[in-house]
Amino acid sequence: MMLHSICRLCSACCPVEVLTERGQFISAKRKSVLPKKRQLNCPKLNSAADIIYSPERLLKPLIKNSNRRFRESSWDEAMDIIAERLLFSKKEYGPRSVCWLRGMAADWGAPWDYVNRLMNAYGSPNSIGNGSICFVGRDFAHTSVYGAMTIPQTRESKCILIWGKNDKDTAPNAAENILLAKENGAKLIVVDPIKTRFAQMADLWLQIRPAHDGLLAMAIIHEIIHNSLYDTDFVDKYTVGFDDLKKTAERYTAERVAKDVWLDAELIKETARLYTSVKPACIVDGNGLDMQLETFDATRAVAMLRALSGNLDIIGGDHIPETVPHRNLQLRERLPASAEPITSAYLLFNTFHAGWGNQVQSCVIDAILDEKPYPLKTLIVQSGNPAVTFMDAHRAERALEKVEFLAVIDMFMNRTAEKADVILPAGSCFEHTQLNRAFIRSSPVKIQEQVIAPVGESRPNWHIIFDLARRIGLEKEFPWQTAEEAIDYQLEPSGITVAMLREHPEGIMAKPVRYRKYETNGFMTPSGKVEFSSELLKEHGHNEVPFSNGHQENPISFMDEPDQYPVLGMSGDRDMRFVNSQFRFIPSLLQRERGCMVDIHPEEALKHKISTGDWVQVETPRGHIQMKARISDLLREGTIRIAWGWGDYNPDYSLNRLTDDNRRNPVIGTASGRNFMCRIKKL
Ligand SMILES: Nc1nc2c(c(=O)[nH]1)N[C@H]1C(S)=C(S)[C@@H](COP(=O)(O)OP(=O)(O)OC[C@H]3O[C@@H](n4cnc5c(=O)[nH]c(N)nc54)[C@H](O)[C@@H]3O)O[C@H]1N2
Ligand SMILES: Nc1nc2c(c(=O)[nH]1)N[C@H]1C(S)=C(S)[C@@H](COP(=O)(O)OP(=O)(O)OC[C@H]3O[C@@H](n4cnc5c(=O)[nH]c(N)nc54)[C@H](O)[C@@H]3O)O[C@H]1N2
Ligand code: SF4
Ligand SMILES: [Mo]
Repeated sequence: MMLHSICRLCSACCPVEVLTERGQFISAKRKSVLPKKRQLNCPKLNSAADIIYSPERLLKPLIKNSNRRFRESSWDEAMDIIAERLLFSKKEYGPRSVCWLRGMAADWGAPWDYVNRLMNAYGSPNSIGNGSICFVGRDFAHTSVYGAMTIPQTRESKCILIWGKNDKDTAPNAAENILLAKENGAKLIVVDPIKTRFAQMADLWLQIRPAHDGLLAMAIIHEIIHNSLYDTDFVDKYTVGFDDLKKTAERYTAERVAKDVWLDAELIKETARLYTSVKPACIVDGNGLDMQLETFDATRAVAMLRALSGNLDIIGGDHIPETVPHRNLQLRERLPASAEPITSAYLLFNTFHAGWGNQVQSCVIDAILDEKPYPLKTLIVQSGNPAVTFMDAHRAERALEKVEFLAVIDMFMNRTAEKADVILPAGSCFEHTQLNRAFIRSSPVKIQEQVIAPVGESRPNWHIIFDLARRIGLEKEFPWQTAEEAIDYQLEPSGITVAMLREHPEGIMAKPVRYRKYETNGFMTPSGKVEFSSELLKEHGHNEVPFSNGHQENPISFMDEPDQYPVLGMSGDRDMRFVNSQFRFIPSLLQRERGCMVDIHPEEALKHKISTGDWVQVETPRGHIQMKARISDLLREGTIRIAWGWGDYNPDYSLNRLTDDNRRNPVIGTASGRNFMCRIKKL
């Protein structure tokens, strides 16, 4: 049988056709905009059956005995233990002592709304996502400038500026649209410290010094304003704070920042000219801008380029999406006003969006270890692996060991689950029906379909959450017996139902796409205009204009000890075969070279007499790891790139044992997991 669904093995949410036989998953194919021969390949999808039926899958709930060993249990027994723990915690320590932490795999899916609903109805403000290190911080930066996160209209664009994004390895559907535009003559500008495949095809490649994006963006802004390359009509009518931005940007001329950002001033100027002279132009920004200490202002400055160039909300530019009308399921109003989340230091970030909620994951570790702002006693981790993916993984592991009670909901045993008291086996993305956030954020709406029954005794995420909610007395809040009922309830204001979505696998438009909406509606910012300067940020003690109070001298971790840690380490690429810490136990994905390597520039390698295949040790003040070296000219001298996500495979390879979680961005709370100073030696 051929069935339509959405793959959610990673966050790209690709529409797929799935072939099943007698209820078994056989194979799946990505729906692509390119002819078959030129389509990008996704090895994860090709190996989907190996993932789904992996002998490593958790098939039954597990409970840890007093001898620290796991035993299999019934669902009832495991669920009752967790439900009792929630009721006990509420009585003994208060509901806020309970935290539900979710990772990337549940993100952008309806299950996260269900978790927020459960936690808010239970009385805890601590359902915490991982968006401070992923793209939610970027969403907030966009939102603070023009009221929403834009979607680049690459396919119709004539000039595409890719800033810290590597779609060819992380989002093939988005990459294919860029390839199409390029074939149709679009110019390509890439800002990336690595010679990615798009950098190799680019008209201009800016091999920026990592973590210095803010300086570069401000220099481009200055160049655009100084040479009157901006859209004067748009700026006059629809923006506030232009003079303040102009004044701040004057401090960051191309000549002044060139040395700091490791680029020629002329290249910076050429970028400003090309980006503003070809219309329409769009900017594809990515996770390369996240996980940096100055990330919020840097991303805000990049966002401002869209407004200065007059490319906001036009075809081929950066579209401001219209949310699909839906019910907010989160029941935030049920929390008492006095309920202070552990992320309370990041008030604006907690509240900028009605659908996101709290995202500063590092606060979970603080609350457990330092008991600040108050102690957490119970932790439920759903679809995340903090022992490997959190910055300063040693510290994260200590917290997971210290917390009084830990439950984990996952498909596989991982380094986090090993520390759990109870583990609940979840179904894979092909085993449950789900509405992904991507399809609420913007039309067309598409549905992720269950195409096979849950493997073993695993259960869909929604099922686990509804069941747990009912066990703690929230039957009224969770009346739904199926995923479909809950999705229909959520989507009711749009008039779209699951039944309709099943008839239209290509998706349903909640409203026709509209452009230049600001001409009639303004922007969804406090002033109703694009905000080059933000009163709200200023009121909260942040920079009203990006970098108005200067730029940090040490924007990279451990930069203050250059003699000890002279090499700039970069968190590694996202190999198309793997997602974050996942899939290192799937044999078909490990067939060719594993890719668990430290990439070293030839000159740097010469200094240490390192050749490809040698074992090296990388050290920072937080820890050390060991890996094989690979000489590579994709990066600059003085820098190395370390494969990331291998901590489950072997803790000695765990990149986040090197990273810092101490210094954080003041607005969105991210630590710098992307870049850090380190030292390297041959073993
Ligand atoms: N195959 C695969 N796909 C994935 C994932 C995966 O692990 N594997 N993870 C998923 C997740 S959770 C996410 S968030 C997305 C992320 O996907 P992307 O947004 O594409 O992000 P990355 O690949 O992390 O980094 C993008 C680029 O930023 C560059 N970069 C690094 N440091 C800097 C810097 O300081 N400045 C600039 N300008 N660029 C820099 C990197 O070299 C890289 O080429 O991918 C998702 N898709
Ligand atoms: N140094 C460094 N650190 C990073 C990054 C980096 O580039 N460098 N990237 C950061 C980013 S952008 C992100 S998003 C985070 C990711 O951090 P995490 O979300 O912790 O990462 P994953 O390794 O993807 O873990 C997902 C877990 O969910 C499980 N899972 C998969 N599907 C399902 C499902 O349907 N249900 C359930 N219950 N579980 C499921 C998987 O088995 C896996 O154990 O890591 C961050 N950490
Ligand atoms: S990129 Fe591959 S794994 Fe990710 S959603 Fe698309 S098909 Fe699935
Ligand atoms: Mo992410």
